[in-house]
Amino acid sequence: MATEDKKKKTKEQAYGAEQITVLEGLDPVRKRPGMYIGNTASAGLHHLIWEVVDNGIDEAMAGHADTIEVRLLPEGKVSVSDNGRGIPVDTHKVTKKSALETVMTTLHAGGKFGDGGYKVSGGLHGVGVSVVNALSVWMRSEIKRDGKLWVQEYKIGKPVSAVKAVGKATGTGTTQIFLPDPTIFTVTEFDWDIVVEHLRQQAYLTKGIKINIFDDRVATAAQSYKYYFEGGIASYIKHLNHNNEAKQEKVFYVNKEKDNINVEIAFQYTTDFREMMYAFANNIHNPEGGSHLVGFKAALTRVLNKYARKNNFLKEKDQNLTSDDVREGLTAIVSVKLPEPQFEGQTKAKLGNVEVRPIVEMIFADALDIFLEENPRDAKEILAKCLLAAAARAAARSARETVLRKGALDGLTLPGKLSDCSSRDPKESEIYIVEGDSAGGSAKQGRDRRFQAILPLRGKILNVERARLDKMLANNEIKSLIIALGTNIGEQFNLENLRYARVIIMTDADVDGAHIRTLLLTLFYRHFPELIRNGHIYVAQPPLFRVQQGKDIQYVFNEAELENIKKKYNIKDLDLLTAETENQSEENTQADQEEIEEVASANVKKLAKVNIQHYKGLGEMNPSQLWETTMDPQTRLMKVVTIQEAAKADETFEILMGAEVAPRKKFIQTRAKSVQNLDI
Ligand code: 0RA
Repeated sequence: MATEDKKKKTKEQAYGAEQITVLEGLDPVRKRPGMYIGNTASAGLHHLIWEVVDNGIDEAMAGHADTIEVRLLPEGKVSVSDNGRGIPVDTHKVTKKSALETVMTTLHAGGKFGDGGYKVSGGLHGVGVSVVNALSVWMRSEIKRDGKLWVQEYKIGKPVSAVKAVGKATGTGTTQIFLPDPTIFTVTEFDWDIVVEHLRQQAYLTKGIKINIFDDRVATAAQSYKYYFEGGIASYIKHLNHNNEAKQEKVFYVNKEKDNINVEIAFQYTTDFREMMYAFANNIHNPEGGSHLVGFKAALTRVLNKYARKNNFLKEKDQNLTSDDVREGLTAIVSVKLPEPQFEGQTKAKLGNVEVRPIVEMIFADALDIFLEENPRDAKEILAKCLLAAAARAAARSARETVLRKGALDGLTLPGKLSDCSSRDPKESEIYIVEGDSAGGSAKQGRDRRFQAILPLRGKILNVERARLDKMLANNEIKSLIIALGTNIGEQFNLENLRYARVIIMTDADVDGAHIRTLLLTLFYRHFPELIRNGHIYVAQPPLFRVQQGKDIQYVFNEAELENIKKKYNIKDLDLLTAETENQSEENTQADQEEIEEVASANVKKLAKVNIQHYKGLGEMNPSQLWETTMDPQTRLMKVVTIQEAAKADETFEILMGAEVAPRKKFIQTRAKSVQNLDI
């Protein structure tokens, strides 16, 4: 501990404004972008926005700004503005350059800069705005300060002019506009949903901040969202629980700081039996938890047991609520902010700093003590819920023990529906879980039987009982799956017995397929998280269309790609309509019909040349097509499932299968608008 402190001091001194010693150029960023932004695919691309927004959030957290505006602009540009003090533009003592230019063109210049400012920056997502500059073909900084508008532009991280005042300005603030370098990124189109989702979360995590988001890319399809959550993460809790029935009237909330570590916690119990816990460090989600979550859980169990004993909720002397008991139905957010976060774990998604645990534990325990005393009715509801969970757990345990003792799985032979592969080496083996018998048939014929196994599942697994292991094991489809995997389940689970290194979910690209995929992901998430964490679960990506021009065959995996092809061949939408409605033309009105025929005949040559087939289900592909497009390791596309995605599926599942009907309807309707070609 003492050496730790010492290390920190030395570092701080070295970063003092007078003696910035580690000024580096931006070459390393372009050489190894992944080191700075994770990857150069979609996640990395979006990281650029998060980085710039973080700077604005820092300025807001320091009390100097309250609004951040993010605009997706035409041609792939993004603009991020804040109404803070504006990045200083005066000459920096060490670099003899404008402070703005230094920040924009030097690596690690974020650390300590100007007087007192820039404190947390470089510590949040952690890389600084210069990284964004380095990875942009073009960037422009606009600073409003001292009544003037200051501007500097850059190309690939290099200034193309000095910082200049170009006019007058009222107020203060910073605007950064950038265009990501297409030679660096494999994906260059920003995804509106990703941007909105992330920034909404940031708005929850930064109490009182206003985040306004605009999609200005296509004038005719402009859209915007404005977020402001007065209650911060307490509002977040209400949002997360809006589909569930709350147990507690008042949302618990605490926000305190100790030893430079800020701890903010909110929670509310619901009648649900599952827990939703989200941990954040410096606004970064930690799906694998870490020291903050450990501290939270420890305090929760301890304080609730203490309260239960004191108020005679626990009847027997040696009865205790377990950590599982007190987390059933709990929706909680634990958010900490600290100067030097250390992340670890496979996805770097776990907070490592050990000093955080006791601080969270203490702040939370004190606040929870007070909450329970001040809100006895809520306290009673919470304890009732925990005791119910304890009783249910005891019952489930004995039921499960009976089932397992009876040998629900042990000694059972591989299911008859499984077409196993001939290899017995799990490392090279894979299993396709296929929806329906007809797709199963194609897959069986198309596969390489040496290393590919096929397990067809019937659609009727949807209404499976959710939590009770014994009920689940009574479902034949699920039982088959578990036996095929070989790992067993629950306390008997053993990863080493996994029979296939890749477990591939292959479902139709329609609503039923999405249901089954969601269900399977939920099953894996709740009962086989280790399979997901170790990267064993995949989702196959079958093509949506087959485009044939003469001998030239092309498979198309998404709508955007198809649009490009249609543009290339100058095919209008109605052409497709014609092709797809061939057999149903009587359903069209007279006018529709005439229009279709008109366009169709005008393009009849094109159509003859280009044949577009829309695959509505896997069953529509013949075995060799299925192999070629979806199963051949040389050519197929597969998506490895992350624990975050599975968690999301779990949430979706709750909406689809949960007790409440209204949110389910809403979900299906809103999706229906955004997904084309739904087969409802
Ligand atoms: C350091 C000092 C001052 C402002 C900032 C940093 C600053 C940085 C960013 C990054 C995005 N938006 C920002 N806004 C402000 C100025 C200190 C002063 O004016 O006294």
